[in-house]
Amino acid sequence: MHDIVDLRSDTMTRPTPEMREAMARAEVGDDVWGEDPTVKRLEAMAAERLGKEAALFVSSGTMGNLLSVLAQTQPGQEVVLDLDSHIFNSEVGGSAVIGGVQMLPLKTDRGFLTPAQVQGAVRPANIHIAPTGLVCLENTHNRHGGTCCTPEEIAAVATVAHAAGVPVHLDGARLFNAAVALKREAREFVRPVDSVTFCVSKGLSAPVGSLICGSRALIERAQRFRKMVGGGMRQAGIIAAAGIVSLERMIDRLGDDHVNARTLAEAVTKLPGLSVDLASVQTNIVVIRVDRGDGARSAAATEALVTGCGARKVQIHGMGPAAIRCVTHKDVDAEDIRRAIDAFTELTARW
Ligand code: TLP
Repeated sequence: MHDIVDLRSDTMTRPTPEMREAMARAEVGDDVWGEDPTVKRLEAMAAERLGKEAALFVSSGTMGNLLSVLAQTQPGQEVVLDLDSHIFNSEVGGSAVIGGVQMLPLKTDRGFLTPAQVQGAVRPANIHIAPTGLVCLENTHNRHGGTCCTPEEIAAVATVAHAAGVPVHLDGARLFNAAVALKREAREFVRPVDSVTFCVSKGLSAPVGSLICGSRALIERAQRFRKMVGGGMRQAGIIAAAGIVSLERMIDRLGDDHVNARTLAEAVTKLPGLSVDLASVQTNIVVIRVDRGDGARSAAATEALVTGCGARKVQIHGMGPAAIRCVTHKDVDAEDIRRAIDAFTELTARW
């Protein structure tokens, strides 16, 4: 049990005592010079675990996605991705601004492009048209509520993209949640893709950092772009040390977060005015829809729930006008989930 139940994001996780210990002891060097042994160790572990040639430690998932786009496209090309993807919605348009690419966002069911959609989206050679440069996928899918797609689904999309000569990037910010939920190895999901970014700073509880994995040539290009955008970090072994603990110790426990998310979702969907698409609750994210009749009342009710929960020391996060996102993680236990359910129950009983 914690004083504050923070369900706003799994980015809120604090480093474990073991991480702090590892950080204090980390051997370091200047990573821009390629001399930080702890960063190198984390990168080697990440590449090995995902079955790729090389990896690059970067400051955030946003930077990992940006560098992956930069390393695989030319300005003037088009990137095909899901309409609700993090890259399209929440990365400040970085790929367009810095990479000079335009986005072709497509509406999907659970957040996953189908092979037919990709087939239809790839541009024909034509002097008027921006050629397709990259396809981006996201697994688990954040805005769709932590939904997972299988390695086979990813492979089917990649086959179509590759046949058209287009590389594929996977935003795997929460890839290990998908791996644990579907009981598959993380490397199975990424075998068909050319680049993948995953975060150690979310459910894996490290304070900072993400890794890009791919071929050695791709990682070398990404490394140059990392320097270009000011992402060259010096004695970064201090933070990479926590990422090593993430990979060694924090993956298997993600299943606990999924159980907690399920408990929360099943309880909340029974409350008046609230509903959760239980089929979408596959990992650690619960998207709660608020319906109080019309749009304005639903929006006001959503705001009142966020404030009311906050007053009960349960922090939640509005997602759009009539939805709330709750994310479970290491610093939220079963007792905390009970408190969150109590808060929702009390607040909706007054409606
Ligand atoms: N997502 C954050 C917010 O930006 C919404 C969160 O709290 O969930 N890809 C996906 C799928 C993400 O969910 C996020 C972060 C990122 C990339 C970016 O990672 P960071 O925050 O490290 O730049």
